[in-house]
Amino acid sequence: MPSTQLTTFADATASFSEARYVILGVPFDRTTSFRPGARFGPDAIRQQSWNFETYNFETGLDLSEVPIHDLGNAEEFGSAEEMAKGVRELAQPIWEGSKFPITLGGDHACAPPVVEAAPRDASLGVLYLDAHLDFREVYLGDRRSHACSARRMVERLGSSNVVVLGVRSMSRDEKEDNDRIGMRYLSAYDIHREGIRAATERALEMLHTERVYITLDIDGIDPAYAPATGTPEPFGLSPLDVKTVIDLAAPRLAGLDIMEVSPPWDSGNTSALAARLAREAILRTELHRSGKDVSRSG
Ligand SMILES: [Mn+2]
Repeated sequence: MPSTQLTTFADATASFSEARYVILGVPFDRTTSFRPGARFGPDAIRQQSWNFETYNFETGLDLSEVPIHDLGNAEEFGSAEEMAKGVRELAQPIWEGSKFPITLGGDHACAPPVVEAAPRDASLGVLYLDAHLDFREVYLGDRRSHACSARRMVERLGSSNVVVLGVRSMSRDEKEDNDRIGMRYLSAYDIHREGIRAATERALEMLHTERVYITLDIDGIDPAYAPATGTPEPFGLSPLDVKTVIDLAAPRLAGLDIMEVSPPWDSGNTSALAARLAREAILRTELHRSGKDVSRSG
């Protein structure tokens, strides 16, 4: 059973059965490779979520009227393999209930089990926002390391169903493995050159799945905006870039996770950004669901 936490995510007042959106915290950062702290991410993001208005003028929606449930945090886990098993068990009922999972990490190792918990016939493609390619077969003896997360998703979904956005760091081995395996990526430089809108549209066209899942490693965003993360990497995306990705993906969006927010390095701005992006994902998905999304023709 998930344990209790300091507070729930703002406006998460619905029961699990009523909810269309379900928040799950995974306070696990045992595979962090540089500076630790992401285990404190879920509660910091929840706290910051109370900063925002329930009403959103852009969509005309009020989050207090959207059925959101907060499952709380997963228990503590020993190994990453154990964590993966536990997260699959927690995420499975969310997918089975046709609800929209919003998982708050934790290090990026916490993301693949959410995707693995989706039914095989879910027709799910992944937009993988990250500074790093995360394409190692194994890292420091652990196949479940956060440095292997894109590789694990490709194993589950196939190389054509994962597209990485904002990458600007990879090892030679990762580059060579991926040249062979063929996961597609648009680097931070490609996106800067092409513009986020065109790049996102191109990435969405690459995914031939009915539905799209976004996994956001907060380090995909530039450390100027999101300094509180385990492995900060210059030349990143802007917060508005990520909002644009969410807006454009919304008609197909099936779930989201936000990983690697590391509160010990935060003055509150990184977790506030994460909370706001989670709220944007709910608002945009809900707007599309309500049939009022006219932004695509604008
Ligand atoms: Mn990552």
